Amino acid sequence: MFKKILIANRGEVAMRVIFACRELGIKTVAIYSEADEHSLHVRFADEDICIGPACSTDSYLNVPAVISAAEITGADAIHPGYGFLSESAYLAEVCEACHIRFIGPDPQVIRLMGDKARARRVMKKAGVPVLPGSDGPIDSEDRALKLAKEIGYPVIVKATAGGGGRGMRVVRIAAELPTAVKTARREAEAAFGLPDVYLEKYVESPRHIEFQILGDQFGNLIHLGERECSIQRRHQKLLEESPSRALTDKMRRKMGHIVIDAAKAVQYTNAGTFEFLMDPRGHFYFMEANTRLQVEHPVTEMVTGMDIVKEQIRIAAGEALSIKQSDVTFTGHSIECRINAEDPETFTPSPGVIHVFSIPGGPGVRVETLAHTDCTISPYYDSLIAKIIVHGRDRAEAIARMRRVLEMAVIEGIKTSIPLHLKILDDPDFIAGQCGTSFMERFLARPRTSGGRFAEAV
Ligand code: MV4
Repeated sequence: MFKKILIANRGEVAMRVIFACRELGIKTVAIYSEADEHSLHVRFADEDICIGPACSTDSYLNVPAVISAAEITGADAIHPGYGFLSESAYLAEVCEACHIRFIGPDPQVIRLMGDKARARRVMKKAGVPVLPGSDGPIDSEDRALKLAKEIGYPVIVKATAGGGGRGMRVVRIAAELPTAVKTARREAEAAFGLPDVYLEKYVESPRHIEFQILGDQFGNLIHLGERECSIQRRHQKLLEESPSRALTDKMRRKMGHIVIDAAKAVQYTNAGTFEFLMDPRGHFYFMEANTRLQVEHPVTEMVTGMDIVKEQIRIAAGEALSIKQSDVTFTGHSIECRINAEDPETFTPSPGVIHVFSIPGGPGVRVETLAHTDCTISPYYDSLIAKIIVHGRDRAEAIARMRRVLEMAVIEGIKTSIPLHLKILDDPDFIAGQCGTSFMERFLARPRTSGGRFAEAV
């Protein structure tokens, strides 16, 4: 087992990795930027080392700085968390060259999944359902027009280096395709330094459903069920839950088999997430695979009782998975709300000093946060300040529990998304579980009364 792990991240995920390491008896190293000197992850790590200025390109995204910190402190592994360098095949390769274990899949697998057109091709070959589309990047306008006609409009143009919603264009008629391809290519080039785009049939108001998997170095692979992440705004998830209301046990088993076969096909190791679109008829299509721990991993932990971060560490250290598929059980229902430091009406960031921070606990409540009374929320990083995760015997209990926690949470000094979450939890469509990815658009467009409830719900 590792003796010392360097955590190449900040915020609540750095704390999450520290929790796992402490329980496993592994020493931790925090890296931090000049803006994070007084943060919790620095306080609770066994060692800490400043790696640069506040701007993340010069600190948390700086591979030489991260590797130097690991070498100076004698860390034998790096956990990248999520965001920042978590899906950098380059960091994983440099780790290999420096004999530092990267806690994640092999660099080749990270690179493969980073190329969305290639991942699509490989998954299709492995028997995973994909939407009709191009088998690689589009190389000519004529070919694109011909293919789109075959597929049928609407189609979507996506950047091969994209993901998470960047560099996409929906096209509804042939006349719009050439311009859409040109714009998407220009955007992709600017955002990722790679102009390649591919084509796919467009699904209207799909659900976003993703499966969590774990694989060890002996070829054992298990899935931990799904998470429904359809409540998002501009590709930022706001609320996630497990299980999804849209899946039956039979569908879950079938999808589980498909996901395991897909992961086997690429010899997947460590934790991963396979994202699917579900169309209104209940058909699933592979969208992309994330080769990292995800923000919403706690909802899976709550319903399965697994500790995904500990499993990641054990797997990276060469141990076998602690359980087999038949030992995986799903109990009750879990919901996560992402609490952001932002104006709940305008969605503009709200950095500043939190004077009072108090979130109640109680049965079935888990809070993961970088915040505490008198902490400063920096404008340099993303606005996620806390994740509140609840578990209930069923969905109704989980909703009531989340509402209770949010109503009793006291965060003073900055604005947060808590009022928005409370409104979502009161929405009749949300309560009925009838919400695809177009939920937030409809939700935000609806007129509201001064009391904050929807006009039609009052
Ligand atoms: C799609 C789609 C409809 N049809 N692909 C958005 C994020 C990126 N991972 C892919 N995305 C989408 N791909 C096809 N063929 C709709 C989306 C999409 C979406 C997906 C999941 C959650 C929220 C979304 C919001 C808008 C669009």
